[in-house]
Amino acid sequence: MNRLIIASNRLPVSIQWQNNSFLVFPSAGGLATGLKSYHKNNNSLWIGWPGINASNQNEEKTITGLLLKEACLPVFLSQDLVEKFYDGFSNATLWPLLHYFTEYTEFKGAYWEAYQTVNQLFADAIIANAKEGDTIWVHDYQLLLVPQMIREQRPDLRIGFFLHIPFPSFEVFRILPWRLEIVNGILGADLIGFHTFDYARHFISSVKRLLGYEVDFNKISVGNRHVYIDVFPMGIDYKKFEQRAIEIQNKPMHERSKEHQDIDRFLLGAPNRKLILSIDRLDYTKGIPERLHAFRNFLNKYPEYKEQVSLIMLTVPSRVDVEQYQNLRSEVEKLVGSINGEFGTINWNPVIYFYRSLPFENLIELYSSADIALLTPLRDGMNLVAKEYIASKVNHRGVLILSEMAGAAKELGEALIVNPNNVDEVSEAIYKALTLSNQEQVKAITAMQERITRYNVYKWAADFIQMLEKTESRQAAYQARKVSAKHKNQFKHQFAEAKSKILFLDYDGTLQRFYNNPKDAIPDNDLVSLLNELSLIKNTELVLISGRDKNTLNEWFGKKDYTLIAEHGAWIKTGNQGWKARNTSHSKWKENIRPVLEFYVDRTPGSLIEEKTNSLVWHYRKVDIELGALRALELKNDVTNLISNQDLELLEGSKVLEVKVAGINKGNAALEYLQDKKPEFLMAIGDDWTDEFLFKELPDETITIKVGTDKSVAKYYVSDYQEVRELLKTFY
Ligand code: GDG
Repeated sequence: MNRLIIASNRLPVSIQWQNNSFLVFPSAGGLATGLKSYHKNNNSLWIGWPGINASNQNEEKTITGLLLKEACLPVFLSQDLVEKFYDGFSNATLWPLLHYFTEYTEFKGAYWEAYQTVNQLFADAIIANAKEGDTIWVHDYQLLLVPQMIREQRPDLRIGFFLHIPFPSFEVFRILPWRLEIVNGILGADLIGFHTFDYARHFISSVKRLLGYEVDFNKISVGNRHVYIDVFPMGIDYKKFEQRAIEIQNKPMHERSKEHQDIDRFLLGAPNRKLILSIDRLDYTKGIPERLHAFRNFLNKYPEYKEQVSLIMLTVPSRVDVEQYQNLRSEVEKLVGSINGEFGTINWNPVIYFYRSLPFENLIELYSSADIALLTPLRDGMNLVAKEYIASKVNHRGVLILSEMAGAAKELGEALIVNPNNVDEVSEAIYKALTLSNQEQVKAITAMQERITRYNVYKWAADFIQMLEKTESRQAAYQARKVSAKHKNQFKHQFAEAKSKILFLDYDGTLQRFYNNPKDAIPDNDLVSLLNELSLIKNTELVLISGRDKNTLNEWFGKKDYTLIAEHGAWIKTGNQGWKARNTSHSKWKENIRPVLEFYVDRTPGSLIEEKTNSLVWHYRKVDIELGALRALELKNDVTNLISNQDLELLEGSKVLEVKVAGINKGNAALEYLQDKKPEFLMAIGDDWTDEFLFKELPDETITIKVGTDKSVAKYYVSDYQEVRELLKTFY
């Protein structure tokens, strides 16, 4: 059985030394939650740094044993490596650069060396444990070189990579001395996922500028491989937050946590006092000082709110060994002190500041008590706190003020979206949030809840894995085998041996070259004699199957005794009989197509589905132009494959894609022609997407041949119509 190997810097569990023994603690991070159903139950292995130093081999063994029980495998790192790889290249080079903090970015050769070493250790661990056909999912900025390192040694593995933080514009990324190595490292993957379309776009632009690779929408050609880039906005475990928020609402006061009681006591003296909440790791990307400046500005501008509103600021200790983080902490604490000193009264602390992390329960208590969440990062890959706040608002009241620089802003458009650097704008947003009517609050929160409840963290993980699996089949499709001399011999032999044979041949692009004016594509003498010869072979049925109108086919081949199928299968003429129109039949097709369209609605903010009696329509007029074009292309691909054996067709309008009942295509026409026939030799040759119906629909043993190198489900391909003719001539 194939399995999933997940690699991330940290494991989903942590190891701690307590009471003279090592203990394992689960961590409730978003990633671990999203992958829960794949991890353990589904035969998977998670590889990562255990976060603890083993002092000897015995300890390593003990820790490894404990972790293996959790389906985790540790990569041990020495203290020196941790400092240079983790504090160094990961957090002092990549983290600031990818978040646009070029002034904090350190370029040190020793960090880069350690980063390569650690990435190789991870790649080695993965390679040592990966069996043929396994799927690998590598996470985040600490492991950017791993995909390529794996691919070099194990091209058989399917590799996915997801970046949890922003990918910056090329003008910023280009600063990095090791930019080429990094981009090549990531491109080792088959599928590369980002939170937003902008990050994906930036990555593609860096690839184009640095490597000049050919890019076709979201597909990058890397040698003979295709690498797919896609957008998967990470979600949360919505139900968990909602459930806990409901429980908290119903809990008697004395059973609630100390923090919550503190907050309630604090409110007791001033029941109308409003609470603004901010939660982040103490990180310079989160815009904490800027937020405090904005709050001070608000208090100055709106003095009537003194004693009426407090900002609860939870800052979670993070990367405490890195200098910038230490400086930031003292800057934040000074600011809090100065605001409280300036505005505070005996009854009122404007800023209630915590520098620690809280248990999950208390976090939700904070979410549910807060009237406003003020989340104003200067840059943030996604910002899950924003989604968690929305999910915890079970009474649909509350206002989210969210930075436009957070990935989450793309999905949470009903929030008050602000530029975190604009102190005036943020303080105005605070005022607006405090005065927003209940009705407006309910409307905004409900709309956001509907969106994030659907695209939750489980769906996020499932989508990525599903897409990764599909990518592999797409890779395979692209690598359809070129017909070699050996194949030609084999086909010739099979053809000669078979007692009954049928050839389905498309016309334009397959038997004949393209002409500017399609009317000029009259069969030339060579082709006429080729078709005549083929039709004379005993026990051989020749079927020309084309998109051409029946009159043209009739004019060119009407007197021949082979079969003609015209207008993509709408008409058929067998032997000396006249033309017959084919009937259409309908089925319960919408049940199959609707989920696909819904999937696109989930991942494409602004798009919607319209249902008509005989069609389902996906509208994308309101979608970001580039994202819309990309998604439309993908949807077209997906739907084209899906509907190939149904009586459906896909129409493209202005910013709409419509799947409608059609009942006609080359695939079902060919099947109808075959009916009970079971020829010993069956071959189909075609050059465009309408022939894909044919390739998909015909029995598995059919020799399907695609003309040209475009994506195809055909088993083989040839370069052009001349090669088709040469191949067919070998049959007589
Ligand atoms: C990176 C990217 C991207 C916070 N304080 C406590 C606590 N938390 C939990 C929150 C939330 C998580 O930590 C923070 O997630 P964010 O998304 O807000 O930010 P980063 O940690 O910077 O994460 C980010 C993310 O990866 C996912 O791809 O969104 O942009 O920077 O889940 O609830 N949890 C507990 N106590 C706390 O005090 N229990």
